Amino acid sequence: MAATNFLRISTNFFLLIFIVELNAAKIGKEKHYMDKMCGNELFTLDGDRIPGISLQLTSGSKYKPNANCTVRFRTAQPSQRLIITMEKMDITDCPGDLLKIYDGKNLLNMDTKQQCGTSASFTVTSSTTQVSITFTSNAASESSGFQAAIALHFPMIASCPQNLGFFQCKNKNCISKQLECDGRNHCGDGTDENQCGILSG
Ligand SMILES: [Ca+2]
Repeated sequence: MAATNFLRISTNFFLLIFIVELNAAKIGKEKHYMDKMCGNELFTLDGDRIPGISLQLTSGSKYKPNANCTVRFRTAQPSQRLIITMEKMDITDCPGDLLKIYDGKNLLNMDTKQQCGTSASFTVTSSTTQVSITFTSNAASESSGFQAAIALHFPMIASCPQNLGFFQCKNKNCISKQLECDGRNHCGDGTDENQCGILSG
């Protein structure tokens, strides 16, 4: 009987740990759809609450024709920056449909291969606290759009210490440890997803 109770308690304990781990793993995967955010107020990434998100162009299978959508993101603190990693791009009508990522007035994805087509993944980092993303489409040939990960970068945190809740990417970006092992490439080089166990993966 005692052994059964012990087994039940320890099973519940491990289940609880597993649920906590699952919730932690969801933070950076929280999905936002650009076509539902067009023209809204600035979306703020906050180190404690929302250190990273997942951004898709649309929740549907294809984006809409004649789109002209701009969304803007900012950091909660002036010392923080934004990492935008384009994980998948499927904008086949090129250059009829275009994605542009601006850091203030500076275009971050200057390479035209990163504005449409089916580009390999790429990552850009802002030099200011605000980024705006604009998507325009013409009347023909819609496709699925893109999937991106956006994360806060903490360049002012010396050595990016793990015991204070940070994760040092191999490419020197410093992100929140909450974004480690959630299945999305927030570092830009994928090192936050490289070494993940069964529980945290
Ligand atoms: Ca991640």
